[in-house]
This record gives sequence, C-alpha cells and structure tokens, in this order.
Amino acid sequence: IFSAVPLAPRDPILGLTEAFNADPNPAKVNLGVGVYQDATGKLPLLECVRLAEQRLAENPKPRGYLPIDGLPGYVAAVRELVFGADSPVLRRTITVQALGGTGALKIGADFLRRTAPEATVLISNPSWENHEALFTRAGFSVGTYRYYDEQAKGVDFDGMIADLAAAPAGTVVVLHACCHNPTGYDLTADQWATVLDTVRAGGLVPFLDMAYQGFSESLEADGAVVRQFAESGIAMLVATSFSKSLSLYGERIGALSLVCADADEAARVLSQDKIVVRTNYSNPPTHGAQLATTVLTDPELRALWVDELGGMRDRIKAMRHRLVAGLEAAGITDMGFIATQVGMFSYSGLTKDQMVALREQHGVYGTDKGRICVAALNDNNVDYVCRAIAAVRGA
Ligand code: PLP
Ligand code: TYF
Repeated sequence: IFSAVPLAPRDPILGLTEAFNADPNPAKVNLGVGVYQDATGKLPLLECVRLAEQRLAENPKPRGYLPIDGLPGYVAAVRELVFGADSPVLRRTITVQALGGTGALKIGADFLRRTAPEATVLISNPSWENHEALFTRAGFSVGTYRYYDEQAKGVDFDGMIADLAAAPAGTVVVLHACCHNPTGYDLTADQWATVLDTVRAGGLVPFLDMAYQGFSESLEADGAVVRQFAESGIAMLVATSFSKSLSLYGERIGALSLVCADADEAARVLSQDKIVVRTNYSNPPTHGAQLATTVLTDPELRALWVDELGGMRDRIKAMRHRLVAGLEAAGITDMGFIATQVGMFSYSGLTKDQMVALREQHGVYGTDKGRICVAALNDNNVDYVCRAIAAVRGA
C-alpha cells in the first residue's frame, strides 16, 4: 500500500529550520521561521507563564478529558480578549479551543467546507504558506486577492478592493487581522472600513486570522479590526493563537470563534464544530489552556503579560531601526521601508538568488521570497546580517 507513495516537498518555512540546524557555519542566523527570540537570541519563557506554571504545579490537578470545545474558563477568557468583555456580539458568538492558530483555521475550514461546499477561498497574494495548503486540503479551490505592491513597497489597496468586489457572494476571504505574514504591511483603519464595506456589500464570508495580536501596537489596537467586523452584523470566523503572544508555541494553544446571527444559530454552529473536533482528536489538551487561562484571568499575571508583550513588540521595533541603520552604514540606503513594516516579518525585497546566496555564503536563513524574521535579530547578529545583505546586494 505504501510502495507508490511519492516524497512530498518540505514545508518551505519549517524546512529552512531543518537546513539551518544542519549548517555547520558558527555565524549562522535563522531568520526563517516566525519565532520571537529575546535579546540574547533565545526563545523566551515569559515570566507570566513561569508564574502561572508554578501556581498550577503547587495545586496539581488530575487530567481528565476536557469538553470537546475546550476548557470553559479558557474559552470565556479568549472571547473577552478577542471581542471585549462587554461586547454585544458575545451572546451570538461561539468559541472553541484549538490546536494553535493552525488548528483553529482547520476547524473553521472543515466546518465551512461542509456548510458551504460551493464556496471558494481567497487568500492574500502573498500569504502565510500554510493558508493555501490548509484550505486546499480541506477541499476548497483557493485563489488570491492582490495585496503586496512590490514597486510601492506597501499594499496594493485598489487591487485588493477590486478583487474582493469581483468575488462571488459566499466566497470565504482570509484576512490577516494584524502583522501581515509575510509582508509586514497592514491596512490603515480607513482601509479596513472599506474592506468591511466591500465584504458586506458582496456577501463575502470573512475569516480573520489573528496570530500576532499585540505585536503591532497593543492588544486592544490590534484587535480593533476583529471587533469592527464582529459588530457590523455579518457572519464571520476568527482564528486566534497564543503561540507568539504568550511564547507558547509548542503548547498548541489557540481558538476559533464564529460570530453568528443570533444565539440559536450559534448553538447550531457550535454543535457542528464539535463534530469536527470530535472526529479529528476528540477534545483538546489541558495544559496550554490552563496556562493561558491563569495568565488572562489573574489581574497581576495579566498586567505582567501586557508588559512582557510590550517588551517583545518594542524590541522588534528597535531591531528594525538597528537593521536599517546597519544597512545604511554598509552602503544600502534603499531599505528604510523595513522600519515602517510591522510584526515579526519583513518582506526585504531581496531576490531568490540573493536569499540563496545569503544562506549558502553567509549562513543567514530567510525564505526564497525574501521574507526575514526581524524578531530573531539581536545586537549580536544584526551587524553580521547587515554585512551579509550588503555582500549579496553587491554594495
Ligand atoms: N496564521 C498565521 C498568519 C501565522 O503566521 C501563523 C504562524 O505560526 C499561524 C496562523 C499559526 O499559528 P500557530 O503556531 O498558533 O498554529
Ligand atoms: O510563518 C511562520 O514562520 C510562522 C511559523 O507550517 C510557521 O507562522 C511556519 C510554517 C508552518 C507553521 C508555522
């Protein structure tokens, strides 16, 4: 049965980490995968998480199965974080715990595929590599809407709106709520309002993906788009994740929320989402949910989290400026746009050949499309990266 199974290509991003790990170059720098590293180049264990873990360990609990839709306290805390504690939409919104943002997208995709088998999916061009694969595997035909304007180094907003306006009613539109991956270019508040009008007028189904809440401006500001969509009265889905914001990548802790027309519809939608969960993995794991709930619901730990998240955000911004300054010092004066981008990533404008040369000649790993993870830069590697970029640019 397995003899004819073909070898599948590696994940374009996670595959880079495998290549990085195998590289003997002592100066190597991994700017491939989107993982935040601290000023010493280490994956942080946030203090709020360490304290939450300590509290859980002091009061150990048995590990029964969770409800299919997740730990009730977790689900409630996520809903309040994403939509606001006093949001009018909570009574018609359901939330299920998910295996990271990816798991949330997949529950949503499987649910939509059964509910709207005729629908197609549109993702931004470009988008997170896994969007296309995930929705395609769920059975959808996946197209793109224009997003990145390479010449202008920004968003091709007119192109985006034209493509959304041309989409048939019922089309599922995947939107990055903040910190667009891979480009680092987000929409302005006015542009979001136009997107919402276009989505509503066209009867499209927005699926907001918010993997980086808190990494652009603040938890509140970054979540504003989700609230605006939710309160507009249209049906929508939101995938959220604590992988980055709590540095809990390996706990696989996220959530899918669906904003429905009324409470009755929400109950029916929840019942279907529970079938998706049950037939995939029955119910979610306990530990990450307990950690996140403890941090979100304890005022002291939550304040600490907001502070630590702000620290990660500020450090990334500082590294963007360091990178631009270092590039200028190395003779590259046309990459100042990096300081205007937001989130963990920068679309650097470097070509595939330059990215390959960065990797092979300098041990600096980014994606072939020119994406680099600025959240992995620090004072010890940024000058090396600047010199490497200058070398492959021929400066
Ligand atoms: N969506 C986007 C846009 C992402 O960049 C990521 C990154 O990991 C995810 C979803 C998935 O997040 P998670 O690691 O929580 O599954
Ligand atoms: O884009 C990134 O680098 C992050 C991490 O299959 C990631 O979103 C990358 C690939 C993947 C899962 C997570």
